[in-house]
Amino acid sequence: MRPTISSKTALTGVATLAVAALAACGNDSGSGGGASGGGASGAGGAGQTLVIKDFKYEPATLMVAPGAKITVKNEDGAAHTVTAGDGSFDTGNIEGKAQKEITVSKAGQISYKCDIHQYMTGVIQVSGS
Ligand SMILES: [Cu+2]
Repeated sequence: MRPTISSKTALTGVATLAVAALAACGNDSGSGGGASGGGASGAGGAGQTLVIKDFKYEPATLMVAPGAKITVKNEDGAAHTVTAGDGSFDTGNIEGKAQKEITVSKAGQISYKCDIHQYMTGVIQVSGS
């Protein structure tokens, strides 16, 4: 009848489930794609998209969770970059009509700019739960 013991047992159960889920994701051989996809979107939230259009970033301030993957779509004809002021990410050149992905890990506000057109600036706000 000790609450401490039962809560430890519950934690162990959760850890075991998490390991099993990771193992299932690792075996991504085509089957069970639907199940693992649902789990991934639940953990990471909906996919975030940063659009570059008319030499502007949209939205100018993007709110994401730590670890979020951000798809950067360049809808201009010219190449652009998304380069963090603190060096935490840099897409390099994204050619016109192309896209790249960046991942932000730490919480905080990261300002970025286009390395080619330095007047193009934006902010990614990374906030924890
Ligand atoms: Cu640019």
